[in-house]
Amino acid sequence: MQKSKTLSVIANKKIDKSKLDNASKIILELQHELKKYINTGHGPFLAAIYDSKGNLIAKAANSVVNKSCSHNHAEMNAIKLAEKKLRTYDLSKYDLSIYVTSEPCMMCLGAIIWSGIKEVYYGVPSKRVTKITGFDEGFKPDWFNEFKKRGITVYGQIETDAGEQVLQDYVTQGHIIYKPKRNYFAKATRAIHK
Ligand code: AZG
Ligand code: ZN
Repeated sequence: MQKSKTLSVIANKKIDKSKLDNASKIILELQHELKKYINTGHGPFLAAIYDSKGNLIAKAANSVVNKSCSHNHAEMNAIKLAEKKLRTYDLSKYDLSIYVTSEPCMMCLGAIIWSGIKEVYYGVPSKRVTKITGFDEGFKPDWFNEFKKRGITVYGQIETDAGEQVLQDYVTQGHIIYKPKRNYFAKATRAIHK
């Protein structure tokens, strides 16, 4: 793989060095652990939810292919586990943070908002995920600001080199890049030939 430029951390709030150091440690561990999940048939994304005291509440990998479910993204699975464990549909009272190996897709951004999670930390940005793997991450206009408006802190592009390497290995090893088949040009083509 041609080495791409190392990215710097971005955030929707002033960066707190101790939170960032903690997030770097957790995301590096997740990237390392993700390789084992990939070897057991999971997709190349892993998410973990922690409380403010550093207790792990839930951890889950993407299981779209091995569980045949299009919405089994790592974040969705982790949120579902946390809500089951804490027996609630509203996590806001628990002051939780989600750590993800890559930027959440458009579906998971919605799930994070509606779960009541307070902080989001992620590794590889969607643009790089799509460039490396071909996964469609959706469209997410101004989401840092939208999260800020809702009081949700976001830190992104944490330890991206390690994350990009895991995604590249997933592609090189020939794992599935799932995508619904779409006929993007059908309408336009019909219009042209009318
Ligand atoms: C994905 N992106 C993230 N962040 N997590 C998943 O589980 C995904 N699946 N496809 N794109
Ligand atoms: Zn997602």
